[in-house]
Amino acid sequence: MRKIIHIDMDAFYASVEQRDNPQLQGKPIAVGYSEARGVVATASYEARKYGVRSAMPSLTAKNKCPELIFVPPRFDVYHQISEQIRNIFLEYTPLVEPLSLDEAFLDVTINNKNNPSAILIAKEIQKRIFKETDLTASAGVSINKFLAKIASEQKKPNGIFAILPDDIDKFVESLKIEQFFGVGKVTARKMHDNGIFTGQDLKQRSERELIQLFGKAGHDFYLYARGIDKREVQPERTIKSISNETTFLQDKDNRILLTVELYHLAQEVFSRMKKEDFYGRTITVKIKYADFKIITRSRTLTKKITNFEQFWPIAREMMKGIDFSVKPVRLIGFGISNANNDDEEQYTQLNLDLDFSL
Ligand code: DCP
Ligand code: MG
Repeated sequence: MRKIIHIDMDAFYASVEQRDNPQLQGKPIAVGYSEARGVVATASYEARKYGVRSAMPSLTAKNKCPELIFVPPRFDVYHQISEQIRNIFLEYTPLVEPLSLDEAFLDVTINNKNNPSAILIAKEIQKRIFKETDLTASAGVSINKFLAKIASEQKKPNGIFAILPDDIDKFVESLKIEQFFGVGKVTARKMHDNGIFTGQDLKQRSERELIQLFGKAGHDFYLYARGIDKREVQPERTIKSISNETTFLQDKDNRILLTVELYHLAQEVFSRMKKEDFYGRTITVKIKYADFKIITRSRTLTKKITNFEQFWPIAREMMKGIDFSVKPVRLIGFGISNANNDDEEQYTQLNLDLDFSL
């Protein structure tokens, strides 16, 4: 049996703003912009008393709570705190799966502290988070992700709740159907239309019926109704490189056309770099000739490359050093790697071990 913890920060953005500005403490605040088309990202607990909620239009929120104070978001600060709490989690187990900036699953079945009690670990983590960030988090503990996540909502804020094996059946039966993993607005309506409002209702339906109604998800719902969730905690893979390659339908030997192809690949790589927030110092161009011989050319710079204008001229230069007159090319690839910060001399070398499959 696994031991899974779900940690979720309390009113995350709002708590951070209150922490950093004492004038906001104890007051109803909303993180977001008050403009006509603005929405509330999250509200402090003081504001929630008035019914202010995440994703609510700012004007509606202001109507519900006239003294509501709007605070613009500071994402860099939220990211930095997110990293701080992640580092705390990683002290306990490498099996940490972040779901967003403020929440994560941890599998502590086996853990670095050899602590057999997931509840004690969760409490310790809450304390550590508070000590290091001055912010509170809530924790849920159970035997799988589905139950741990629901558990963390039970005692918010700053609470902990465990769903122990003996309590699972009763607990799941009492849940509203909206609380089940994978049940959004549309599925909830369909459940209601079919007379399913609670976990107990769900449990009475056969697997065949649920599959008929919901397809593949029906199978999962059948298991969730029994407190079963086999999904594993999937640790974040750390990106080592980002690359992209293309195989031509017809081999190419024209330098200009090949450079155009490389340009498109580089653009795609750059947009993924931005998305993943991964910036490296090594640029690699890979060429596979018609006879399947592969060559790669790499160049490592002293600083990370963070914009396209910086790296494209270098890639174009590298192309100039490759001979295309000998034989045509069937594949071209482009990659960025080496995200560490060490200052190294600029050099060019053959690099054969870059992983282009990532
Ligand atoms: N968030 C957002 N838009 C949403 C929901 C959330 O921008 N529709 C942001 C703001 C939240 C953060 O993500 O602070 C975390 O989301 P949660 O759902 O965990 O909400 P909170 O942490 O704010 O509150 P709770 O105490 O209920 O977890
Ligand atoms: Mg939260």
